[in-house]
Amino acid sequence: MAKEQPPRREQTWIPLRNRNESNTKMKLTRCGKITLGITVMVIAAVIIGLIVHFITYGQTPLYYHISFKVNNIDYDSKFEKQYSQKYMDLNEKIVSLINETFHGSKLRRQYVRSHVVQVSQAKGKVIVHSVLKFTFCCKNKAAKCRDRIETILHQMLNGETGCLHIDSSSLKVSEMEMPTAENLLNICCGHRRITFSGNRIAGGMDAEVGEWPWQASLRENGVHRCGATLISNNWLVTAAHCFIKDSDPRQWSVSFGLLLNDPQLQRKIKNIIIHEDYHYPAHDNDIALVKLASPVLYTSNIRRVCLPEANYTFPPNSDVVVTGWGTLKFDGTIPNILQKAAVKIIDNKTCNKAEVYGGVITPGMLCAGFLKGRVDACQGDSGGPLVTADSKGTWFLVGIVSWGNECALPNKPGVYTRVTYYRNWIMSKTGL
Ligand code: 4AZ
Repeated sequence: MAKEQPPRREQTWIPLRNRNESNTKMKLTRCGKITLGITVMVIAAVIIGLIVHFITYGQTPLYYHISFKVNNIDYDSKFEKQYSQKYMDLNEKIVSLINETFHGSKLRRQYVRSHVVQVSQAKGKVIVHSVLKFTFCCKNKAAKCRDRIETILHQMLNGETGCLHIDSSSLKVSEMEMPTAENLLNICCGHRRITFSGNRIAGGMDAEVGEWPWQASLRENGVHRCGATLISNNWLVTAAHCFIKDSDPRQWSVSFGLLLNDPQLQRKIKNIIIHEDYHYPAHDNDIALVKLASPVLYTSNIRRVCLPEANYTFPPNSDVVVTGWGTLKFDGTIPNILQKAAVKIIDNKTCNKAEVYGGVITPGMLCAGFLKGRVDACQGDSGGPLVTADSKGTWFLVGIVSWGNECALPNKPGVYTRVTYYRNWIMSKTGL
């Protein structure tokens, strides 16, 4: 609707008044703008501060070491081995008791997980040592949180503890530093942080962060030469042929992480042990051990694989995965991102057929791939792992990338060093 025009006489001062008014408005607007600007900046600063605080402290986990005596379990030397049935059964009982306790407590949202890291003894009875992980909103409240944890655990120990008779007076709770705690929480072999989706080297696909935490790159003067597999805090297993030209540990290093050109962690090498019966150019006994100059602490992305028992046989046609930074085709280029390829175990009899490898596959070797070709390890994957998961999702080292006639050709599957065949040799050199 059009506005009614004011009488003409009034037009002489009305505009003046309007000008004054509009001046005031302009001043207010400028003032307002400044105030608004300051307010926005203050709010933004507060939000940024909160975000920084949340990132710095909110996600900083806290770790506690707890120990207590179990009166109705006699100590047995089998508890010294983390993979003995006795140890695993006890770990399962303790972890489910602690899980139940914290899931039903006020700290249910902050409790992450726990793990039995050691079993010692006192007067013939078992002392359980566990690491507990929590997320807390404020780092400097660690001591207060420790008291809350202790109170909750005391309530647990004084209440229903199933078949475990725990001496509540023996409970000890102390704070732990993150690297030591994470190392203990990730000590289990063959486990990964999360489960990974999908499956696509030659005919493979990009791996994800933490998917193959035992994979390492073996470098000669900083240049990737071979793959290697972490089997303890300071030992890796690889192929002997990686050291044909140079076996001086001072020229070699090891790196961990998904990317070749941006590794997460690097280590110097103290010692290289090449199998005594490896004689180039023969492929037999293509196995070597690498001892790190200083151990790595396990994290969710750097962990060890499990070694199978010497008498274990992986059935033909089993699903296995080979990983590495080897060329994407024969004489091709190497990727920056670790590659994974799903293949299948081929029995030695089939692999020795005239049209395949014609009898050169010896008992210390194992074939994996497809007779139709297409998916295979390739140059630069040598020394790296061929792994398989058991029914519980624990990963075992089946083979070490060793040789093959080019890559992914029909009737020319990858040939691997059979880990079970060398299990006792590994034990004799490393004690593992
Ligand atoms: C190599 O030269 C190599 N296709 C590794 C594995 C295979 C071939 C060559 C298997 O490192």
